[in-house]
Amino acid sequence: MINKNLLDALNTQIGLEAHSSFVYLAMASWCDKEGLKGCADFFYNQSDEERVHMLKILHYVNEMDCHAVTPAVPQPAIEYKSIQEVFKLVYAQEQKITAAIYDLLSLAIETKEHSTHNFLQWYITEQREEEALVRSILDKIKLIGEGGQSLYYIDKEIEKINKARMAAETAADAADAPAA
Ligand code: OFO
Repeated sequence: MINKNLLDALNTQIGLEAHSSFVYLAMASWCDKEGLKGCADFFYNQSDEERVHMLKILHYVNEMDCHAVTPAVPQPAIEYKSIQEVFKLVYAQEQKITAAIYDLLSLAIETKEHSTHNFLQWYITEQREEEALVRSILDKIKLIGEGGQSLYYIDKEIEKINKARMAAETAADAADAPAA
């Protein structure tokens, strides 16, 4: 079992991860509409990842003999001024999630919930990596600038990131596969 305060906070986090998934889905759809294929693929993938983050907590809560609650998800923004604005919003979203994970971890430590403390370590690493990735994208966008052809080059850069991530995932799957 998990103490009531921490359980409530974990259920809130399920809602935050679900919201992130929908925020990124809305961004993917907007990028698709704008013809930014590389960015759209990036956000469809991010949206799927956030759903996995949500499910991980949901399964953990139930495994701990508690009840994980399916959240109500607020409507995300569906229109954006520019791709630069989109990535700035992503960074703010990830910082918000990092702060929420830190609060959860502090609560787990205060209430001596060692299992949850251990469970949350994966999220700490994930958030550090996600924030670093988005910062690197924002740096690239700044270098490319806002001129007429910048959208084309930004989209190409994001496509490269998608390919690198796919290659890393394939390599990780191969490493996990049992030897023949
Ligand atoms: Fe699950 O929020 Fe970041 O990745």
